[in-house]
Amino acid sequence: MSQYPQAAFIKSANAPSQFVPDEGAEVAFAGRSNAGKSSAINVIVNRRQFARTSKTPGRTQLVNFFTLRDGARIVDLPGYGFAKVSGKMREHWANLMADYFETRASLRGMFLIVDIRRQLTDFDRQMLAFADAVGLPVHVLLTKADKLKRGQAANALLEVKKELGDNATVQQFSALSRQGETEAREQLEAFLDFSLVE
Ligand SMILES: Nc1nc2c(ncn2[C@@H]2O[C@H](COP(=O)(O)OP(=O)(O)OP(=O)(O)O)[C@@H](O)[C@H]2O)c(=O)[nH]1
Ligand SMILES: [Mg+2]
Repeated sequence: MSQYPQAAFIKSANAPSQFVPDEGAEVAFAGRSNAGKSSAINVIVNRRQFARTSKTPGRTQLVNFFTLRDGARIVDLPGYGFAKVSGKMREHWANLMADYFETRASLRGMFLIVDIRRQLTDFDRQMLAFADAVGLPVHVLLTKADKLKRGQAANALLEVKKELGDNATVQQFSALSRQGETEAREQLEAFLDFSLVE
């Protein structure tokens, strides 16, 4: 049973004018193409193919808004670092992301999805910089942890922790084994709760 019985897809946006009204609270899921953003959302919401997943990198090219319950949303951001997109598409992506992060008052936190085998890339660092610029808290999901032996995964976690320092929290995650599911959901709820303080 889903922890979010009211969860539903709202809409996809390709321009700021199409974003859903900037009310309530939302958490954005960002990460490289194919890192596992949509899969992580499906595990956290506990619904199969809720956010669409794909073996083809670059599947999610739009900003996808989902409601969790009244006043709480998650946003599946378009993946980055996909080699086959044109310079024009890349520029469109950068402008869309800059608009999103700079204008979204309801944004409470970012989940940065990173393939545990790849560690942080320059694109991830760019997302961390976007978040830092607007004082947004970041939680990193080192996903596909099922692909590494336990010791290797622990080392990867330490490496990323060392690089992030106090700038973000980080955990292991797997959409396949559902490792880290509860911790991720608790962090999501903690971010969404910020809105209740105001
Ligand atoms: N083994 C394993 N595979 C995973 C995991 N998470 C995602 N995958 C696979 O990785 C591929 C990409 O997953 P998606 O969730 O579609 O990735 P995404 O980040 O949403 O990709 P884009 O929307 O293209 O940016 C799919 O084939 C998934 O089945 C995981 O934790 N373990
Ligand atoms: Mg996706």
